[in-house]
Amino acid sequence: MERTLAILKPDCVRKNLTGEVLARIQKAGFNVRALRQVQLSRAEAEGFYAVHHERPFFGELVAFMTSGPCVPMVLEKENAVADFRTLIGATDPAEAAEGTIRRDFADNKGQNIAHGSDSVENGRQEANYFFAEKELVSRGG
Ligand code: 3AN
Repeated sequence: MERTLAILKPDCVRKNLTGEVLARIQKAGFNVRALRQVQLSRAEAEGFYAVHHERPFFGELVAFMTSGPCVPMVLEKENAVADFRTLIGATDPAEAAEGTIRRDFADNKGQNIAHGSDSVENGRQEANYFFAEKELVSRGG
């Protein structure tokens, strides 16, 4: 089954939206295979976003992602990667479609509530960055 790595970012946790966003994710049919609340270290955030190292907003991104706890989770469903990105909407909440998570809850491009892997390959890799295979469980049913 296709897998994606979602992160409810520190702004989501700070706004007490973890439950509301998770409810949308579950209503959309994703199987939550793993989930935890963590405070990322600077090294962990830099490692996760290493592909963005040269981007002008890299420092800001790492500072934000370490500004408080976040909630990484491994989600599975058919077409998980694309469907999750549809559910959260465009990076910039002002450009995100109506009814998407970012449109409804995000403040700006940097503080945009949720991360979703951008390819099937990255979905696998990013899931492995946060969770060991043996930590994945299934809801059953
Ligand atoms: P997405 O997360 O929608 O795939 P990317 O890959 O363009 O978006 O951006 C990666 C991360 O960098 C996102 N988490 C986003 O919040 C952040 N980001 C993108 N553009 C900016 C910006 N102009 N200023 C601050 N952070 C940004």
